[in-house]
Amino acid sequence: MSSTTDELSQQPLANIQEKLESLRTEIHQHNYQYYALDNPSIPDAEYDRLLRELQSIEAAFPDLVTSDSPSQRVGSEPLSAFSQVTHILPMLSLDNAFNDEELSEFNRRIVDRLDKDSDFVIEYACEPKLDGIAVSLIYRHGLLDLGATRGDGTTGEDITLNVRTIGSIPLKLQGEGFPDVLEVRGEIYMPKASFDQLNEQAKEKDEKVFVNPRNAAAGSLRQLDPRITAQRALEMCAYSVGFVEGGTVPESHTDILYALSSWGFRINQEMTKVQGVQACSEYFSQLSQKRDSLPYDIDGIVFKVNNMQLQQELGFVSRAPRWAIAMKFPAQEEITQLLDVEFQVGRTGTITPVARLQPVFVGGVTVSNATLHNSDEVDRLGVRIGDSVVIRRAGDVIPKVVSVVESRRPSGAKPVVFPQQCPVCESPVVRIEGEAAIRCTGGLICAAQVKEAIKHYVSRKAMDVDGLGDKLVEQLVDGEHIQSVADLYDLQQDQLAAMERMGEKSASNLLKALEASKQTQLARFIFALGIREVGEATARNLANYFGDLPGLMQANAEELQKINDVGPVVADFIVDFFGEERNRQMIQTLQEKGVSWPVIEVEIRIQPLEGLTYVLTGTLQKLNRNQAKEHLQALGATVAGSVSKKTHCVIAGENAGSKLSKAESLGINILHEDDLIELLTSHGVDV
Ligand code: JCF
Repeated sequence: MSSTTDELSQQPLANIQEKLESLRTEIHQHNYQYYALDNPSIPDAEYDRLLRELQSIEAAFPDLVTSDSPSQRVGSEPLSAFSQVTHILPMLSLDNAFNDEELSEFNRRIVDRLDKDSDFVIEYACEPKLDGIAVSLIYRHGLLDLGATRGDGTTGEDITLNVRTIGSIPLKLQGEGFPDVLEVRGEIYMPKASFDQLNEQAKEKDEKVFVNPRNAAAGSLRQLDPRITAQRALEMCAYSVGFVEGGTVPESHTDILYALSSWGFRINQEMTKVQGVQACSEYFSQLSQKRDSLPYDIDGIVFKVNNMQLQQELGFVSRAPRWAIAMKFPAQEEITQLLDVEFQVGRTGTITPVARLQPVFVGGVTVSNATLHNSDEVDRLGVRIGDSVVIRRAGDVIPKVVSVVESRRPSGAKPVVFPQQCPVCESPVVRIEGEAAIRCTGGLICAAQVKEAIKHYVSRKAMDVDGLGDKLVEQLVDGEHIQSVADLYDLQQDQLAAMERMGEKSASNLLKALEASKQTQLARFIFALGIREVGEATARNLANYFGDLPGLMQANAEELQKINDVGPVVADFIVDFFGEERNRQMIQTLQEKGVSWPVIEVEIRIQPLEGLTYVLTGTLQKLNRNQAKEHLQALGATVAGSVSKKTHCVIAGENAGSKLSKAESLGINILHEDDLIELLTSHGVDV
């Protein structure tokens, strides 16, 4: 039970002191578990309760508030300006390497300089280079005294009040053995997920969005009002020690980082040490593979001579240490010119502005188009044709225009004008209330919509017609050979053979493929219809629920919403689709031409795995985790994140870890990926 402040006020001050201290120690410990180790030891609600208890006692006894109290992270009163801080030791930058050759040269220079034989093996510490803001933190007798930005390396800005709001920065060092004065250096960054969330919120409120996580971190840290910083999900990862007085730190870089971890800092989980430069290059390749799946942005890998004695011998050249190098990944952002904006009509009539760009190499590929989404986005960017624009391509995400370099705007830059008529069929364009998108009203008289609908219908995950590519669909529609998906089944050998880049053989293969595609699955057919917002997974859920088409065609919005994934918006799209006479007519025509599927047995659609809890762990090779989860859910199973006595079965992929051992110890059924596939297939799931 927590004591109320009323009860406390009856007690001697010494008891209250003691209570405060124990609460603070406990909360510091949970902070460390949560922020530094990413391994929370108590639920969030319990943590909040402890913090509130501390706050209420402190509110009743303001004289007992200390500056290292965990309550002091909410942000203090705004400043009018940041003051300048001169770093005790300059904060250096790192030299860069852009390929293996430059990395080898770095190693060779070191070996030479240390006067070793050319085959001498150096031990290197390796870690990802976080793309954030470098900071210096000074601790005196274990208490955070000063936080400063790197600035120009010699002087930075005093951001103490802001860094105090960041959970992974200890206000007070824990453990023992730290020097009297300790400078910790690290990178403050915003995790990708927090960045996306922040921008979502900003968009909703019509506020400025940040271009990338690094800018968001910088913007959040540069707030004169620390209460704003406190609301931003920033983290710090420690990467080295600077000034030290009244004590010592370990003799290798990796051991220094482990010491920092024991004193309460977050260090990078990927950090490791390797022998020799060849191993550095292997580490680089491994991390390149992993880059997109890390929860934060990195722009390269830092390699450091691990032995501090050797670091000292090597020393510095001008502004960078000789003992470290940053090997860079391909840039994820580049500047290029916006040549034009074209308007593309999608399957459901949505008209999307597409940026035609001067081709630019970014994120590992050459990009010449990028979506501009809709008119809101164009307004937000304030982009004009002819502008220099910043393109970002992170991971497998489609490239986007993130900002305009206004200072480089040429005099002839032209505004982007949205069409009043469909650029393909000239039907009027409407902007649906509450939506940013504009839409062509032409429906099936619009060749663009017809083409997209047919491309979708024949695509691999829909009817899977082999040998009917996008180009051929366009030719067939433009040549007026087909006007709808139903016409596909009337195509003739000589018609097809006469098309560009087709011959007798490919024509007859295509006819065979069309014929074969008529025997299909209900889920594929529903997906192939191209109902707005009905993707593969939703189509599968609809198929499993209704078993056949008539039930689905007659369902009302209320019934549809009982199905996994189907909310009010999708339900309305489905009802509208089947409410249209010409869609019902088309379905009938397709069935008359032979399109059919096995009806799903009623027993199967009463959710055979209902009431059973499955847990997925490890890496699956054939299915991805989400697919496996959706398949299980469609059969009625609950998919949980952790193993307990209630777990019916654990699906163990490769390198399964603690969840698997826990399942073993509890005697829970364990299935491997092939068993899962067999289970799913036996219940009629098409995997
Ligand atoms: O993660 C970083 N951005 C990072 C920057 C990591 C390091 O180990 C660094 C650094 C900048 C300078 N080390 C130095 C010496």
